[in-house]
Amino acid sequence: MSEVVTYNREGSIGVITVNYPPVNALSHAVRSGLVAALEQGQKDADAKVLLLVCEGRTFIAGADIREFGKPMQDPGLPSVVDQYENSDKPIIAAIHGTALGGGLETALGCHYRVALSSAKVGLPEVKLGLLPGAGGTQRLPRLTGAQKALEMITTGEFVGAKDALALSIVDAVEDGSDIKAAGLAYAQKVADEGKPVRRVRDLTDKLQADKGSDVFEQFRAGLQKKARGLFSPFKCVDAVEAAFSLPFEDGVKRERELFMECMESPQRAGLVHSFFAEREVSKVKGLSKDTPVRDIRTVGVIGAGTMGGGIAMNFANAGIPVTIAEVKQEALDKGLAVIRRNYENTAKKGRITQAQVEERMSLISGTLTYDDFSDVDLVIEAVFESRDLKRKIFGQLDDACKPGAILASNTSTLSIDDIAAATKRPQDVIGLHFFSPANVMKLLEIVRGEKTSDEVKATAMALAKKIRKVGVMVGNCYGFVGNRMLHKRGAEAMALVNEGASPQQVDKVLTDLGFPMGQFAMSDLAGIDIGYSIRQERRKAGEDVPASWMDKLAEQGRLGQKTQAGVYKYEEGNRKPIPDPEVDRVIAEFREEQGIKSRDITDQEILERCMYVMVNEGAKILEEGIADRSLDIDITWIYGYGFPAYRGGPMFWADQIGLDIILGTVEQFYDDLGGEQWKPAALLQKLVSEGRKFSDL
Ligand code: 3H9
Repeated sequence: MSEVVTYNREGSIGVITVNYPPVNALSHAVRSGLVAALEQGQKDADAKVLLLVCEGRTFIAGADIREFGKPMQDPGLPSVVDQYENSDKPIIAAIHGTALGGGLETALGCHYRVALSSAKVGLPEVKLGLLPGAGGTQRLPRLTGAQKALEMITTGEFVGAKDALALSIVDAVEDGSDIKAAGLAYAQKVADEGKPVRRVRDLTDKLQADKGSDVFEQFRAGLQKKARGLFSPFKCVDAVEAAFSLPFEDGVKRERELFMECMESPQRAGLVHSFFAEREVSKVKGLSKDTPVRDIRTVGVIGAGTMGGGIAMNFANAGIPVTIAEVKQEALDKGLAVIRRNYENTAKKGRITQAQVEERMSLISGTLTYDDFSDVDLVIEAVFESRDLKRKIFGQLDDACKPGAILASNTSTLSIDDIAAATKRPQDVIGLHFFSPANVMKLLEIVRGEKTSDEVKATAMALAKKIRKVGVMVGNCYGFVGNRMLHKRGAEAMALVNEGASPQQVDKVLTDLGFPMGQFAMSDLAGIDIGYSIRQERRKAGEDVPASWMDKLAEQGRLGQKTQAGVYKYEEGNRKPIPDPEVDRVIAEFREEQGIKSRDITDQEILERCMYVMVNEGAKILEEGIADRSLDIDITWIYGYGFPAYRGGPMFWADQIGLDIILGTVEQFYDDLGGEQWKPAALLQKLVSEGRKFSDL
């Protein structure tokens, strides 16, 4: 008997227990153990019914994702589930925590299911680029009907126990926290009442009800918008449809074929990489797990603009009181009104209640003086990108804040060490770089200064989790990880337009790759004045920053979405970018001034120049230790800039393309175009010469 699955009997109930921390994933050992324990239960003459229950924090949370891409070892999960379903003795699955993917499929192979009221169930395979491959697409619709099964399987969203009961996914829900007791009680009832085995595969009434309806066509049409660029959601629909058009055995075969197609797709590889990368980023190199963290009970934010307001909302959402400081009452009132409007809009969409709007607003207060920051545990400065202003503010904060308070800057480019040097507590200074819209985007780039203490770093990482962000620890350099790469892409995008491409052509190449918006639509969202003031700062500092048609737009007051005109124009209340002939005119005028003769530019050139420049810069970032691992860069881009998770992030994507191909093209651009950005990264050259990838580092 395997150690991870055990069999023992309690009265007339044979208990099969899975104990494979952390989440009881269906590794080879668990699958073999489940089969062996079932055989034992079948042979045990004193066991009238069998109970499947898990130790630890959750029921089985799915197949063991770490085994994907490796040779499959028998017994496969579909066979395990079939063996449970074919048992002569009734089997009850007792669910606590999350019964997910293969875990729920195993439970659906059992004859009865009881869940704790706190439990959740779901088939999240689609989030990994897959579909449920152990009968889930055939059994779930037999319980819920087509529509709900399609929704659950194509979104991967979890369903709470009470809803699962209403949908017939579970047969009973129990309060309390003792799953074994709840399972034993239910199993005893099945034994006492002499309830028969009841196989989900034999249920037909829900199938009959939906047969011949147009639910599948309608669902596919809806998915065209919601799942743009994705592979597996459409395969999920095909698999569920097979439950309605084929007998069970054939439906399962069809599911298997479709599952294998998904398993072999590059999107599956990208999404599985993203899944593990998201969990790995929380483990920071050199930062011990036991590092003490400071309590953050109250927060101050400086600046009530778009960024400051969005940042403050994160804390109010997490129940942490936050005070926003502004220079003028008018700006403060305006900022607070925008926050309220944002919450009201969310309430209108039904995502929060009016009571929650009031509760969150009651946690946000305003002030015109840093004196009100004397007792806060953390201050985040979110004023515009000016070195002088930020240094001045940090000097004032140093005086106003209590010892031990963390002073953070939301700067997106400036040196944290330089800002920290304006204080007498550089060990308490850190960068907390939020992404616009700050209350929505999941990334928090956490910038360590040279003197930032481990305690402050660990506190920042813990804080990210608390406000439901993904924190990525990075080193200090111009633009850190995200914006350093973005600026390279931005400069290249700008150069491509200078040479003859249109902003919309560049943007389309990026959205075709899977970005939610292109470079220029993004500038409009963030505000053109931001890039403009960064360029002006750099010019002031004596850097040679070339003139740009974007400067002209900023100087004309075309600041992006907020002025309904930027690189694109916008209709009132609509964020859809509309190409604007006026901008074409500005670009043409700029080309003429600069003596540039425009040429036709292919989409392939746009793709290579915008993306390979990022990969080359990413390699330099790794070389310099600004990012510890390529996965830190991947997660930064997925959660900060909308890089499609199914491509795994820019460095994983580069690995898939082939680093030799990328290096060859980078060398070519270096010869043809010159510029530091095209100088091949030494790390890229090294990896290619060793036949290795970023993910091998
Ligand atoms: C499937 O089932 C296919 C079948 O249909 C067909 C087969 C034929 N495997 O997220 P956490 C690790 S596809 C291996 O931080 P939480 C995770 O990496 C699968 N490892 O905790 C982490 O490790 P570490 C369908 C897994 O409490 C640790 O567990 N199932 C797996 O915030 C803790 O994870 C899914 O897609 C796994 N399946 O959330 C469920 N799951 O500590 C995926 C987790 O070393 N999992 N780990 O970093 C989840 O959604 C969340 O992990 C869960 C817990 C909600 C379970």
